[in-house]
Amino acid sequence: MKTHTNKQLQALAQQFRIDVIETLHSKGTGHWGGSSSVAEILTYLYFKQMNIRPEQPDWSDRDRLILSKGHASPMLYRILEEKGYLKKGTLSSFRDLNSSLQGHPCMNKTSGVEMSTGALGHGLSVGLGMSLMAARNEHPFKTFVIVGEGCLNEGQSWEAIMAAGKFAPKDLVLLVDYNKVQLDGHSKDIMPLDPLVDKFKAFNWNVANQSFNGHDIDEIEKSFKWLNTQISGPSVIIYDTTKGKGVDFTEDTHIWHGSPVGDEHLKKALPQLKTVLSKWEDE
Ligand SMILES: Cc1ncc(C[n+]2csc(CCOP(=O)(O)OP(=O)(O)O)c2C)c(N)n1
Repeated sequence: MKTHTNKQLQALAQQFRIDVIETLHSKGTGHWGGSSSVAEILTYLYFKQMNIRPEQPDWSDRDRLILSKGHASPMLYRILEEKGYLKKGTLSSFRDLNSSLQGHPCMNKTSGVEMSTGALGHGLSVGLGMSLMAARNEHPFKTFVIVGEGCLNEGQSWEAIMAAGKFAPKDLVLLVDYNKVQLDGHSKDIMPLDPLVDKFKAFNWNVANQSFNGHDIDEIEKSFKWLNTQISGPSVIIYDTTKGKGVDFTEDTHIWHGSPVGDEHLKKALPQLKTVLSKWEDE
């Protein structure tokens, strides 16, 4: 795997944001907010952390990633394209009729997608099953599951959290994209989750006492250093993130959860995103 510096990864994630917002604009569709929120987390996983072989997507020892917040599919697809799971340009068929890139990830249609998601709350149960299979059959792979608050508002997630606390698979890692905004409002008004760290501790999970900035690759790396000190499992990392990150009028609001990106929006957004990209490229 080509090695990237953390600054290069910051630039890559920012470029993915630009590609995603342009795609959403050209297809007249949305899910910018949650895609932008998870950009650095996904970039770090795919470009620095996961043991995968895009040319052999069914390799049995590959690390698994389940994007349980499946509405952020545009960012996942952009990264799968960059990694070579998808042919260059596939993203331009996003949400077309019969396209391999449906609005929510489909494991039967898209190479690199481990689990079909979109109905919130299922991903962790499936990830737990995968990690238990790995432990039982002595496969060395890790299973990463990414959730937002929407998944954690589902009872099924807490059943999985409880069961994972009991069976303690070492290589199950839950990553929380904690942007505190959902589809139609702020999480504190919909269904507050705090004190989240204490809740995970009570369910016998490893959880760091500090939070990590999910838009700062150095911080994400720090969170993985913490993860590597854990001798048993399961483990959860909570990332402070911003929904709609990188564009002033889309940050920290539910409006840009699913709204389509129009001409005026793109015109205002692109210069902001490109300024930050240049900053990372110049460093
Ligand atoms: C079971 C289920 N209920 C409701 C929805 C509708 N829905 C889609 S996204 C969403 C909120 C997602 O919020 P969050 O997980 O915080 O996403 P993020 O802000 O990280 O993108 C909801 C309620 C759904 N997809 N599945």
